[in-house]
Order: sequence, then structure tokens, then C-alpha cells
Amino acid sequence: MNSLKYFMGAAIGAVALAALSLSASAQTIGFSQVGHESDWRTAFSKSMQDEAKKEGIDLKFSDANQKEEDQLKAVRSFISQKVDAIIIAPVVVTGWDQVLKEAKAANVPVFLVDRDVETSDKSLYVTRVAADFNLEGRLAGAWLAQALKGRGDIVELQGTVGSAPAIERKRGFDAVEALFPLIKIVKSQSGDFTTQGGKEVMESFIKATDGLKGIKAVWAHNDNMMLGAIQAMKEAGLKPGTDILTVSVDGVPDIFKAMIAGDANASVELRSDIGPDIYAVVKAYLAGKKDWPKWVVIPSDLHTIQDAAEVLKRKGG
Ligand code: GYE
Repeated sequence: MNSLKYFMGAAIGAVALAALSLSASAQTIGFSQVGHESDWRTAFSKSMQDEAKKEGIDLKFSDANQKEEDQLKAVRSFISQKVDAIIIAPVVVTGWDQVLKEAKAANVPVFLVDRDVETSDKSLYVTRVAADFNLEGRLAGAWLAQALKGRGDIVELQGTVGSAPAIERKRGFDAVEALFPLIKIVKSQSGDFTTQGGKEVMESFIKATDGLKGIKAVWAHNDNMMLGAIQAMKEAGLKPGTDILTVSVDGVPDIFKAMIAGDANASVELRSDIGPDIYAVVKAYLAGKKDWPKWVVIPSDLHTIQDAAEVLKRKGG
């Protein structure tokens, strides 16, 4: 009896010790980030890095400069380093199956954040923590249809070709505009989610339309492209915010400043401080909670001049 007690005590002690050493060793997480193309993206990277520090996570951060090849290399290097988990914000939706299969074969769980992938086998990743891009497009489209009173030509600045937010924001926006026969997108081109890209595309639109003649609004898939477009319009002597309405997505501090200055009208805010939301999911998974819905939705909200100052203050701008 005594020896059994002794055995049980020793066994429990060993388990407790193992658990302790597991929790004491920092978790290593590899994060393959899209790039640093926009203010939203750099704020999101900062949230991921700051929160990792707070949580004692050993974060391997890799910036892919908007190149999928770089992301595939980063993910393969995370696998060979035997990280505890991999987080990917995928540049484009295609081309992921093979590397996701490699991670699965190596028993490394993969979490998608922000952007989405197209895969035939959803079991290749645990879950995706991200906003609803289609809803953002619908919110932007509904605001603009109302502001235009259902009538007017629009130009569109699309995000990175083949990326989930460009595909879904366009789809959502177009679905709403389809309800208004007198609203038409007359020009549409990608500005790759950058300020410079937005400026250059807008300059070409201005040239091609004799100074945006007859055009009532600009719709951009992100704020940075809109900020570039606003510069281009002002340089051409046009009046964005009054003569030409603007609506975009992200809710970065500079777009609220532009609203307050009278140069912009509306933006759908996409939270960038989502590091805590993401690590909470990854940590819970590693601690044993294996069942997750395929999508953990982060909310997005539309803002205009009515609350621009308040939102800017909240964002510390
Ligand atoms: O809107 C844009 C960024 O994937 C949601 O990527 C993200 C988008 C964001 O570059 O600014």
C-alpha cells in the first residue's frame, strides 16, 4: 500500500514537472507577413510584435514584400526550424496547397490571419482570424450609393490583384451598386494597396477622363491608395471630399485627418490591433482546444466626418 502511494505521488510529481517545463519554455511562432505596403499593415505588424513581447512568445517575423515566393520560403524555413505554430497572412489566395501539406506532414499547425487562401482542403489550416472583406465592400457601396442619391459615374482603385481583400471588397461593392442602374464604375485598375500606386493610377484616370469630367466619386480598396489619389486630384486642381466623393477601407489615422481637412468622406475601419486576438487562438490551440470554426470574424465599421475626430483620438492620432 505504501509503495503504491509512493509510486502515485512520484507519477503525479513527474507529470506536474513536465507541465511546468512545457509552460516555462517560450512558444516559438513563425509569422509570414504580407509586407509593409500600407499604414494598416505596419500597424498590424506592430501589434503582432508588441503582443508577442508581452506574452513571452518567441516570434520569428518575416516580411514578404508582397511576394508570394518569399512567403513560401519563409514558411518552409519555419517548418525546418520546428516552430510550434505558423501564422500566415497570405499575399494572394492561390498557390498554397503544397506548402500547407508540408506543414501538416511535419505536424506544425497553421493559422491564417487577415487574408484568405483558396484551398480544396480546409483541414490544412486550423482557422482564419480576419475581417469580412465582402461586408466592407458592401458597407462602402451602400454609403456611396446613398451619398450619390443613386446616380453617378465612379472610378475604382483596386488592391493587389489576386488578393482576398481586393477580390471580396470588389465583389461586395459591385453587388450593392448593381441595385442602382444609374451608378457606373467607368474606370478600374489596381494600385497594389500603396499610396504611390494610388497616386499613379489616379493620375492616369485624370488624364484619360479630361480631368475626371462627369465623375462623381472614387472608391479605393484601401486608404493609402485613396491618400495617393487625393494628392493626385489636388495637384490637378480638383476638389476631393466636395466635388468628388471618396470612400475607402482601413480607417488609418491619415484618412481621418483627410476627412477633418475636408479632402475625404468615408472609410470602413478594419481593426489592425489584432495581435492579442490571434495569439489567444494559437495559444488555446496549443494548450489543447483543437476545435475551431474555420473563421473567427473581426468586426469592421464605417466612419465619416461625423465621428472622424473621435476615431482619430481613439487611434492616438
Ligand atoms: O486593407 C490593406 C493592406 O489584407 C486587409 O492589406 C488587408 C489589406 C488592407 O495592405 O491596406
